[in-house]
Amino acid sequence: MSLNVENVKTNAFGDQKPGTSGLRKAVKVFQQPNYTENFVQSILSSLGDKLQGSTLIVGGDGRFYCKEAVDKIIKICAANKVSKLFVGQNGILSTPAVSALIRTHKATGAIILTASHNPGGPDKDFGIKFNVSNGGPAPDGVTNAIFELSKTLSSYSIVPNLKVDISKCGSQVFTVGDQKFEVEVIDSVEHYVSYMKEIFDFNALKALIKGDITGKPFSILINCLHGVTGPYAKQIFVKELGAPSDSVVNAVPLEDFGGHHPDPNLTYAADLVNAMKAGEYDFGAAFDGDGVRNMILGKKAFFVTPSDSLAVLAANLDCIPYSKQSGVKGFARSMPTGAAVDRVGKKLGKDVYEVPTGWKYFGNLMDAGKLSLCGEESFGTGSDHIREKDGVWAALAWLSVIASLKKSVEEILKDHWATYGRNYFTRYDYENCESDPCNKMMAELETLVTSEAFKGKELSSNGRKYVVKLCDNFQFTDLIDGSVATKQGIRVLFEDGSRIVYRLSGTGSSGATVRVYIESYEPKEYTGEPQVVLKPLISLALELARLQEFTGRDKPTVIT
Ligand code: G16
Repeated sequence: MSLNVENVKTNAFGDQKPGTSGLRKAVKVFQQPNYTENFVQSILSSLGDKLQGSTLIVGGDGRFYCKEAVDKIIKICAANKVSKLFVGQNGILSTPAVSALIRTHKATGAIILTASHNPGGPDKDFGIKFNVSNGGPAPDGVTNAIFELSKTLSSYSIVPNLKVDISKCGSQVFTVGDQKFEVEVIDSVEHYVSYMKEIFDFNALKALIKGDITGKPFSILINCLHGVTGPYAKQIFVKELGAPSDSVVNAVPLEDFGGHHPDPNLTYAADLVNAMKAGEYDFGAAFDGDGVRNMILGKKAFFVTPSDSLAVLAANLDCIPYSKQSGVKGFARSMPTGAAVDRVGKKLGKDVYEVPTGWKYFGNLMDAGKLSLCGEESFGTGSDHIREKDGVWAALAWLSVIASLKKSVEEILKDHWATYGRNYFTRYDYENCESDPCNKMMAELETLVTSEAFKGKELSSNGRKYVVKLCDNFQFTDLIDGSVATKQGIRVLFEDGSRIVYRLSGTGSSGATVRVYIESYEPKEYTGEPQVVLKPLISLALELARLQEFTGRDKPTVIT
């Protein structure tokens, strides 16, 4: 029996502009009549000629409203002449798993249901992002086109009577008008796990955990924060690598992440930090809602900053069989990320690229074969095995380095700093502030630091002097396609290599979140406490922006 397509009249919404990574809004916004449908139709329409006969991947992190959204997407794809959808069982797929699937199936793209590290639940956030055919997040050109379409959309097409059971794996074929439409429901973890087995030496990792490498069992604690990675982590760390079953905790994906922020940092993954403090575990990792972010801890909760994590992995990338075999090309980091990786690149004679915040800016460089590894201070690390950051991959990468160097996380870091010096780094986040004063703060700050009078100025704080070298609002030109991204963060760079960066977050669903990134380089002294070493620069950063005056906050929500 053939199913009918309906064209539904709708009114355009003016607020469907994707942020740093996809459209993120409160669930209640997505639940408005036609809101989700409009955005999905805009994504599909943006594909133009590539839409008819296309193959897309659909899945998400299991947060509240995912299932309803998957159902709508299937019906709208069917009406828009998509020929095949791969859908994760029960709508579940981690973002890295989606990226890998796009590449394997040479799909046109993917619609991913996630607001990543943002909290979930009926009163929290939902998100939809579109990934393109290289497996990576849609670049600005594509998201701008989607936004433009969304502003004038007057109807969408849907097959209201299409019923697909996404609880069972297997293929279901339908006739829509005179076209075939296939939905293949796939196991959420299988493809990703077998890919990780190709990338890493699972026998070596198994031997590490068992104790065959260091002479005693190496105990790990993996906290999935009730995000999507639970089933992946159970399969990999417990079933494949033989870790005890209680080494993977909070492994059941929950629609509201247990009421917490699924964001693996020192504040929101405090559970992991506290559990690691007693020294029972050698290695700890936590991942975010959709499995892209990671936090790495050593024994007694020794914290590895994401900027250092990137640098250590860059220095030791050939401990990973996939990277050794494919050859280590260049490295990249987002602009606010600490520059520790730059020193590794210099020593190894590899190029290091600096891009704006957002994984989408790495894609072209990777596709052009210029990058093997990239990372961001926002707890994202990944390699060219896919085009997304990949939390589970990062934990496996660290275990590979540990197995190869036969050293603890802390020893690896201390050796690294002894060789390269240390880039002390901290980030202050002021979440959910009022937008208008924050926009004003950024505007006034830009005017101040880019003024003639500020050039070469000597500033002092807590007895330290800093001489201004360069200030700007970061602008980036893509080396491959020449596209330009402007206003990517206010930078204040000093003569001694220290710097302060200010940005407004692009992932919040309401209000404004101010991020202040502070970094200084110490060639020899590497044992200091970052908050102590950076204190003068932190005070200077807060004073320059008049942060308390504009935000009304006397302390940050999160310190990393
Ligand atoms: C997203 C992007 C990341 C980016 C981060 C920055 O992370 O995928 O590439 O670094 O946003 O967030 P903000 O704009 O809030 O500073 P995720 O993990 O939320 O997808």
